[in-house]
Amino acid sequence: MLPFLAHGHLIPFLALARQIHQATGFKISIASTPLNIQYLSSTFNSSSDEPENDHIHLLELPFCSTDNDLPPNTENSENLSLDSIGKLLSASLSLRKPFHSLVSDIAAKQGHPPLCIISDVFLGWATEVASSLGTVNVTFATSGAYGTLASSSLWLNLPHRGRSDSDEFHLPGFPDSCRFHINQLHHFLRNADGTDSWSKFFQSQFSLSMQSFGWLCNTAEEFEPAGLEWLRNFVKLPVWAIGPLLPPIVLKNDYSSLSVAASGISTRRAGKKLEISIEKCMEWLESHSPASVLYISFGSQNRTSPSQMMELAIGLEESAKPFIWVIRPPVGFEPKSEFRAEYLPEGFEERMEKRKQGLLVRNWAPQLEILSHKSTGAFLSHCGWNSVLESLSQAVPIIGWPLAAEQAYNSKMLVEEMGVSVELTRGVQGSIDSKEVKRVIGLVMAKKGKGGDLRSKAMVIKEQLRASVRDEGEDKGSSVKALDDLIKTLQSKGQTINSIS
Ligand SMILES: *[C@@H]1O[C@H](CO)[C@@H](O)[C@H](O)[C@H]1NC(C)=O
Ligand SMILES: *[C@@H]1O[C@H](CO)[C@@H](O)[C@H](O)[C@H]1NC(C)=O
Ligand SMILES: *[C@@H]1O[C@H](CO)[C@@H](O)[C@H](O)[C@H]1NC(C)=O
Ligand SMILES: CC(=O)N[C@H]1CO[C@H](CO)[C@@H](O)[C@@H]1O
Repeated sequence: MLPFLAHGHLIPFLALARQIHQATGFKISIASTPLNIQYLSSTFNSSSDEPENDHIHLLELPFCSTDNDLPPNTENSENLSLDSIGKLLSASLSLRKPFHSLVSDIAAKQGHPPLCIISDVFLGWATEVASSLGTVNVTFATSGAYGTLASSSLWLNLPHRGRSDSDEFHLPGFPDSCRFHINQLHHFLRNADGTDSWSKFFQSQFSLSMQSFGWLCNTAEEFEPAGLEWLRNFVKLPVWAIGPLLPPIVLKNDYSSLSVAASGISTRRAGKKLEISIEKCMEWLESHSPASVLYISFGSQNRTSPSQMMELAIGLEESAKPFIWVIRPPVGFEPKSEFRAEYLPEGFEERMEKRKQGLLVRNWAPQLEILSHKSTGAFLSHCGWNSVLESLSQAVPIIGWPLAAEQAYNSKMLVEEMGVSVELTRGVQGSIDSKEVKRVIGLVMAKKGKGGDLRSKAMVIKEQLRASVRDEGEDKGSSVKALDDLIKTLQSKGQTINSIS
């Protein structure tokens, strides 16, 4: 397996490796740069006898960030501004040679090539490496079907500026009635014309990925029926919906938030150090009534502007709703620097603590534990795909504030196709004032009306997600069947290749 160099991609790749190993006993290798390998291995629990630790091999690809015009020790999108992510994209092309030698070495040692190579949709060149080494090339899109289709089609159908008289336009691959708005595109995409480095990268990687044997998508048939149908028509390839790739414990019907908390799953999934104990979060949640708390996090990649942060804080305070807010310094300040009280209204943190209205968590929170707690009633999210799946698997409706990547398309789908979200604003430039914050929070957290409607739709989706991964004897969910089908297909394809060679 070859994931792209970002946490949002590494996490579902590792989850997929575990799932394939559990279903088949196959030996799986994940190749990445040294720091990303170190990160992946930190999510392994060395003290446990989980069998996958022995069967999932983490293999290093040599990589030097400074040779690629990146800061020292930067091998992942996490510490990069959007502007430098362009450099990371180009740098990922340098992995081709070491990846080729790594797979040839494996093939030489085993006497045959691996059964297949599963590579990230952003690393389309790996499909050529796979076919040159006589193995099957499979593409994995770690996002949902709708978001993946929107990203692919947007890059492959440039330019978007001046596409139509209004700011709304039709995007190939989507039905006519589904309009995209120019402000759903980040500025690289808005200004792209096919000659800039971003366009060149994505056009060639998506085109190569579209010449692979088939795609895997981190979604489920019953969850994204339309998105999957449109994606299949667009790529003209088989697409196996094998998601949601979430830790099994949060997909069980008999889970309880306390067993999730005891499993320490968030820290292991994300490989992050928490600055607040899980117990303290749980205790705080226990002291509030069911579905009353708003959880707020913008993911690891991006942040809001200083003025947006201020308006959000004022609106939250005025809403009088309890909340847990994962805070990081706003855009314009060092992401890893100390969070300063002046980013927020005067005395905000003390007032929130005293009234038991708000808990501010620095940098990183035990997200799965919080979302699975009964007191959590809504999630104000950047709509990164992993967060979307984590929230909906717990029937928690969403307030969308997409910031980058394919988040705006995810947010659009959650509002238009699923009815489980209300969008508050978009991007770092998006306008937002405290009155609107208060209004939207009130709307979504209400037991009746729109809030009740969102909650009951989220409940249906939770059941769909759980049904798709059910695996009890004959009773197999759609995603379990899709994975079985993929394996069977690969095995028969592998036999054909071996008998030809
Ligand atoms: C690691 O696994 C052991 C044994 O299964 C368990 O007791 C421990 O809590 C786990 N640690 C983490 C951080 O998950
Ligand atoms: C991000 O930066 C921190 C320190 O600033 C460092 O410890 C960490 O390894 C970096 N992460 C990646 C993925 O490069
Ligand atoms: C992927 O493999 C197929 C054979 O299954 C081959 O026809 C195709 O050219 C390969 N794709 C690339 C980009 O090499
Ligand atoms: C830290 C970080 O990645 N910030 C970026 C967030 O996104 C905006 C554009 O949407 C960029 O300008 C920031 O650099």
